[in-house]
Amino acid sequence: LFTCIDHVAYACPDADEAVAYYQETFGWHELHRESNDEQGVLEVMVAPAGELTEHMTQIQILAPLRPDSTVGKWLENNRPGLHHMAWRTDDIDTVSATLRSRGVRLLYDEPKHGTHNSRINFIHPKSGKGVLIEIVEPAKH
Ligand code: V0V
Ligand code: CO
Repeated sequence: LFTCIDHVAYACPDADEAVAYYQETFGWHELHRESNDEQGVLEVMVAPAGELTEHMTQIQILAPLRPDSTVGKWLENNRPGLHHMAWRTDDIDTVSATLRSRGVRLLYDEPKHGTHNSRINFIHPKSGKGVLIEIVEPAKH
């Protein structure tokens, strides 16, 4: 069903501050940044190398665009920390149908717009053994 862990997401109030820390202290590289209005987040992808290789896992640094967004509300209840992980697939429609047939609760009826023109959905934490899991089908370039 899945090919690799696409990203692990860290949520905090100030993405720029966290990205600078990753760059200056850990030597990570910023590869992409995007404001996703529908999700209410600024997301910045950082990677251990300056270019992505096929199955490289990125870290997605998230900050809320508005206090009433999902990440804004999450930060009211949690300290900055790990928010979700994302599993990559080539075919989110087939994966979604398969998981639904196995009783897994997905958040959206249809995939939504994600990073870099990907299509995304989420497995509810109740179906993820306490972890919020994103499913991501990257755009074909
Ligand atoms: C909430 N819960 C979590 C959680 N957030 N568990 C693990 N990880 C998280 N991040 C648990 C919480 O402890 C509660 O458990 C239960 O879920 C309900 O929590 P709540 O505070 O009432 O929150 P809800 O139900 O209002 O919202 C939770 C969901 C929400 C998962 C539905 O966060 C959501 O819609 N997430 C999907 C969208 C999203 O996260 N977007 C930001 C990233 P108990 O106490 O009941 O046991 S966007 C992104 O990643 C992009 C664009 C990308 O990668 O391309
Ligand atoms: Co994500």
